[in-house]
Amino acid sequence: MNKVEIRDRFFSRYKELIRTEMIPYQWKVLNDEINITIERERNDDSIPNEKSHVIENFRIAAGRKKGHHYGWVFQDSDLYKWLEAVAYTLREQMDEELKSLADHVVDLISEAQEDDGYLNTYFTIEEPDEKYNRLWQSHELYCAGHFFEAAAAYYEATGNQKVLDTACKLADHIDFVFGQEEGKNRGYDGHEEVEIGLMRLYRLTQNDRYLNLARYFLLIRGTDQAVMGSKHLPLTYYQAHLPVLLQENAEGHAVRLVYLCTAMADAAAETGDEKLLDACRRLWKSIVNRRMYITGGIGSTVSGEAFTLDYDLPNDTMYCETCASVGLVFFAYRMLLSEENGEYGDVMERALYNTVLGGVALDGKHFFYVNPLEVVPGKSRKDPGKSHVKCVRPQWLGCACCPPNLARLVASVEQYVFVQKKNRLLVNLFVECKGSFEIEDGILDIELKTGYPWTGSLEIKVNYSGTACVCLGIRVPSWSDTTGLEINGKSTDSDAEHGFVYINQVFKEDTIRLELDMEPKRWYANPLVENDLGKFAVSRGPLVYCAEEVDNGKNLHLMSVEKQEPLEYEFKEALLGGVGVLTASGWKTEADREDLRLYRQGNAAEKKVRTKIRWIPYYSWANRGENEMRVWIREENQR
Ligand code: FUB
Ligand code: ZN
Repeated sequence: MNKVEIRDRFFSRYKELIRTEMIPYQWKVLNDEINITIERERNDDSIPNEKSHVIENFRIAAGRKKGHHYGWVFQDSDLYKWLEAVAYTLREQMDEELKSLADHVVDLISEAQEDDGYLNTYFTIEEPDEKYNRLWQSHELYCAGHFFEAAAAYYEATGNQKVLDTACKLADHIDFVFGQEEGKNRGYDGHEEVEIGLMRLYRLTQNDRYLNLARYFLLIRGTDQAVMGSKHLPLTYYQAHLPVLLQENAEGHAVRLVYLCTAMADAAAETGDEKLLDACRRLWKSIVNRRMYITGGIGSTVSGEAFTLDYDLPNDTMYCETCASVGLVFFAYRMLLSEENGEYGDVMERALYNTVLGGVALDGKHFFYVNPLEVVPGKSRKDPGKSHVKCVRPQWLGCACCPPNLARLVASVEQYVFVQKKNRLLVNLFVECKGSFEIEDGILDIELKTGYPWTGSLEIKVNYSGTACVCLGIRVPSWSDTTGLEINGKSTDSDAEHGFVYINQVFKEDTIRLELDMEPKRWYANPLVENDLGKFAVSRGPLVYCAEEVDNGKNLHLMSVEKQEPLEYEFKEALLGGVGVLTASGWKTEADREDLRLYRQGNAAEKKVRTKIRWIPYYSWANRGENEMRVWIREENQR
């Protein structure tokens, strides 16, 4: 059994937060047992925001109570993601009370399942005659996919047989209903996810029918053999405009696209299907080379929560949903299973440390759905086109897909640290941990020690009981310009091959040291990104930084920094749970208070004053009340 245990200062804090705050808090919300303000994700009166009602929906579907379903048709998935986060937490640290609570949740879910295996509280309660009739909108298979993921995780963590049986009964039912064969429903879900869940169930059970069903759902999408409902949005929204093997660009709803890609990459890794892998590579490039924010956010518009055009990356009206970055992490990891390319780890890290972690407040009880790169609170309040851009994290959201999604990813971060393939072991994330892997004829114990993301020093201790030659690959992030590598005290060549340095040897007891370049960096966007022209962003290590009003005063757009100005780094233990801050000497244009004319000729009235500009890590913004924030700052070319 391969095993990884996290001991990391940075991630342990998050894991502890999930265990002690997020899971209990979310449980109360799902039970409507807590008095909180649930915000609509944008100005739209049709968004349900009175309560969650998830548990109550299950009780009604199970026949324990009478009443109506409340919330989105995909409300069930909030509970499934919560259960998955619980599973990872229990895997790490058994807690009998939490396990008993989760076992009861499993009982409830299985009672809500119909005799033929069908499971979805909305349709069971409200429209039993419409099952699978509105696949574009119904999310029935999407919810099933989330249940499969949760069930596999919970079974693996606790051995609960009922959860696995319930999941397999649902998967068998879906397999009975859907497929190419004569008489079967040739549909697929408007929101990809069931494919990911089926792959997970396949890996656990080794039942080929689940793999075949996942491939069926992937490959029928966008073909004219598929049965389509009539009232749907433009097909690009669902990535249904073309068969997936022919899609070139990341189109439509961002979460859907990355979930689709995750499942495609998963199936490609499992089956070696080169065509599927090629399609994944094209979509990956479309995202990361032309449609991704520097924070790892994706989705440029609220309209359809979607991608738009290449290089169209507005900073203040974007979407950058937390779930989309969670999905990007999943996609990147599945790609790494097929090919050793450090870019996958780089992007995973970008999305994880910046947008995903930015999705939760430091208290673990407030969440962003949309992750802007620039806010002015007054504008979000007044401009209906920015009603989705919140300036502080709400306690909960009418559509609560993000909070438990983030919880299940961060609760399982150890899964993304290493990638093992036969006698090859990749160190992908720099998280302090201990791992144990069966490799060839021995067990390889590996220990990572690091103060990442604040320091760039990584010590790797390897202890191998076998006699085989093992290839250890260590990712060298593309932002690290000068990387030092030492093996057993001897400094050695650190030239990376596709983003990894490799050590190929029969390991015994060996110590490797990697020293990443933690100099603060300035980044410039491609000039085709209109919104970032003449501006720069700063990062240090994997963290992208931003400037907040609380440190820099109002009107952040009036700040500028000269090109040659150095960026100073300092770790502040008492700030925002302990963060490294960056500062530089800059300018702030002073608006002349006497001259209130809107337009003038020349800029004689403008005066600049010297100011010290301070940046904090993007993930930690909006934890000190509502205030302005921006990632991209104007650059002055001369004094
Ligand atoms: O449709 C289910 C989830 O709700 C999506 O993944 C999110 O984007 C939100 O629309
Ligand atoms: Zn979401």
